[in-house]
Amino acid sequence: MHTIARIVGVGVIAAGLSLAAVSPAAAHNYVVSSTPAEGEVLTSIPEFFVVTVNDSMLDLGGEGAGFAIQVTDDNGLFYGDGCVTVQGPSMSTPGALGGAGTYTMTFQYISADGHTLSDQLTFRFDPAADAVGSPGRTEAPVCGEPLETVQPTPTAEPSETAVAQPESSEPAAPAVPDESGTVIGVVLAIVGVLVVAGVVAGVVLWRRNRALDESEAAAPDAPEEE
Ligand SMILES: [Cu+2]
Repeated sequence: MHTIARIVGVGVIAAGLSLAAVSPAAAHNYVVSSTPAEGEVLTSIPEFFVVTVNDSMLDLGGEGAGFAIQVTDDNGLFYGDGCVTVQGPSMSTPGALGGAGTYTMTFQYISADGHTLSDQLTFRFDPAADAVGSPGRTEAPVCGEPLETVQPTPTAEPSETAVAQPESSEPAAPAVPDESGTVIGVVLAIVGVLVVAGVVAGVVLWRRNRALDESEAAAPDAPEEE
């Protein structure tokens, strides 16, 4: 009895220990803190947006592949450079925000157990009136791509082409009709002059002939009546 109870007791303890040993490894990481925190009201832009979990993040390649922190405003515009640095249980991206408003931070990381986890939180930004935020972009930033190129391209491209197309087609379209109009005008003028000249010449000739006919017809009137 005594030994049986002891064996059972040891078995229960062993089972409990093995479960305790297995469960941390099998469990997903969970977020223990973040900058900003859910619902936080920021009055200045933090140097880094950070997500910290309870265990190491699994950055196998060492280059943060599979990790992301995206910050968007109410209009869905993106802020930041898209770069994420993973260090132990934390990942971070340089802080960047636009004007006052509600923002969403969406993040993705690889848990120590190899699972990819993602979540999001919202926060407010109420900066000082004279604070200068960065402009938002319609495309999600890609780390390593220069912001100067990424940013003006979407905004400048449509306006440039929008301006360039009407500009090139506007002068081109009227230019062609204008030229052909001028050519047609010149041709018409020449034709008109020729027609008038022809008519005048014809009339003059006709009158001359008639005068000649009349003067000639004075004597031989007979052929005409025959
Ligand atoms: Cu998991």
